[in-house]
Amino acid sequence: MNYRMMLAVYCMTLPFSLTPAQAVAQGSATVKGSEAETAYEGAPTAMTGSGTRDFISGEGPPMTKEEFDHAKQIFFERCAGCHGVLRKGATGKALTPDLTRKVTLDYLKVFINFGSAGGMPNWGTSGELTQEEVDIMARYVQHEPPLPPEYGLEDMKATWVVNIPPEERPTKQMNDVDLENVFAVTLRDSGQVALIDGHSKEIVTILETGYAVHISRLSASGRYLFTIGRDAKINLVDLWMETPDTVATIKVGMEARSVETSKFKGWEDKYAIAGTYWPPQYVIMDGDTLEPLKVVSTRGMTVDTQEYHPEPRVAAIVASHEHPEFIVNVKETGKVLMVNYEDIENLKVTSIDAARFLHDGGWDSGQRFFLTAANKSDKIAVIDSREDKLAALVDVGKIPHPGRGANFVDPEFGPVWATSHLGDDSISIIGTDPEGNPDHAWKVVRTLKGQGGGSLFIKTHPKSTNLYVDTALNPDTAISQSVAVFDLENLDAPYKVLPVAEWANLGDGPKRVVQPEYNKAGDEVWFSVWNGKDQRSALVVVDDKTLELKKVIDDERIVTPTGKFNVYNTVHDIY
Ligand code: DHE
Repeated sequence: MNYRMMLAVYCMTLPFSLTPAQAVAQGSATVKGSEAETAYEGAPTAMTGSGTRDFISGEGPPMTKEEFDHAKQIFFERCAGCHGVLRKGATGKALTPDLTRKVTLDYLKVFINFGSAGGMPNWGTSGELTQEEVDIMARYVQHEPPLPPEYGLEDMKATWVVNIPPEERPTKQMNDVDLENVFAVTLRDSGQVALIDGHSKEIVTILETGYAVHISRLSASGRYLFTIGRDAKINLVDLWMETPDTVATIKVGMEARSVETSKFKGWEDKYAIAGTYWPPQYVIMDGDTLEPLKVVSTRGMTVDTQEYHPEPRVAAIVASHEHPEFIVNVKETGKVLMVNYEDIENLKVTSIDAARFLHDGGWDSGQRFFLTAANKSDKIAVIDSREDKLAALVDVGKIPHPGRGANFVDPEFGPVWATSHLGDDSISIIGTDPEGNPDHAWKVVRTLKGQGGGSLFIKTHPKSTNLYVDTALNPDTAISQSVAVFDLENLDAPYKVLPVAEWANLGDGPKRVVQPEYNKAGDEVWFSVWNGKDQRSALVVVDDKTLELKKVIDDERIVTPTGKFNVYNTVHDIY
């Protein structure tokens, strides 16, 4: 991740109540606490602002069309991730003209130039924006926000391609790879996914996918792999082919992060669902062709203030094991939607009030309760997928970021699920057994202290006694380039530190160690050593028993690896 991207958000998170001098003073403060978050939310965006409806002739300060277009592109690429495409505020403050016109242009320029202690990067003084650009951005935010186009069923259908129809696909597995132990590895900056054989550690194939591809998920049978790019392009990959390849593609919007498939008994491989950031909606598709069937908007009222939000983005989606339902996290409204796919023409959606801003999450070990981060509320929402109700809101550390979390049996408190945090060094361990351990259910039963904040992912496996916690976005390279391992049989013992990036021996670069993922057997853990696009990256495989290095996969085609999805563990939601 380069520095431009790291700075890409957090524009103006301070209230418009400071004098320019105070803003300068705040801006010069070191913004340690939010650094990790800024780095994270400043990931590449697929939206450039093209095709928007603009309101340049409105009441804002004078701007030429060229200036407006330039500012719009900067905003979409660097600021929209935090403030929202419509500038209504997301994880950053609202920047609508009713607010921005209350202050002077000079005032706005100070913020953009110097940044703020609230996390706003110092765009001007860092040299990221020229003084001319600072000036046009200040004028731009006093204009009405441009409106990006909507994207309905017909738009999706226009992009939908079935390269190989189901009847022409193999009827049995045509390769001799142990598909259950394949890892789908996100090669983020090359827009590709590598399929790697978990036994030989050789690359089976590299697939061209969407822009800055984000996650992979598997169909319930394990045959089909779904990838989604930030540009909302989905690839459907048939793993049974002699060389696994894309059999269908579709673009479901302009900006997206999540895709999932139906897993309830009797509905395996039937449907897929994808959620988009823009437009704010989800689409249910046919599971083996990606034909779009039903598009549903997520626009609506927020959970707390009950105000209309025009841009509630779809974050994590998981498939229920209790009902034929998809569980859809709506970030800005703070609601979890239980979307029943039994009869999609008469769609039943149960809307569960949780908290803002919903992001990622995973199942408890019994796969009944979905535990998901409401990251700006510093809470974990627990959704009971059997009763379709909120079971609890649990206060945890600062900005929880579990990925899918980690399930294990605590020696004292029974079954638990754990999350680490972007905003502090704690690991919150929550009791998940309301029947066997009712006193501890939905309570933080323990808090471990890890290496530092900036953690993105935490992982264990039912066959392992280790808990791995990455700290990929910690500003201290000694911490971001290593991983902490806790002994689940002795949680009071100090954690061990594995120097994963050092083992990879890659030379220069940020070399962030990110996202532990187990193999099928649960005796190896794979880490990405995520370097710059033009630098060498690698995957490092660690022996889970000995905690020693087992293998470095540093094939030159492994460009900016981030997420890794073991087929078996992803099909069965094992983490
Ligand atoms: Fe992710 C999952 C959104 C940045 C790696 N990421 C998710 C999910 C969402 C999300 C909503 C849950 C999907 C699901 O379960 O259905 N991610 C976002 C962002 O909005 C954000 C903050 C900024 C952006 O503009 O994209 C962002 N994410 C990142 C990164 O910078 C990471 C570290 C590297 C990368 O590849 O871009 C990253 N996100 C991941 C990974 C998962 C993920 C590896 C899946 C984890 C898992 O175990 O399932």
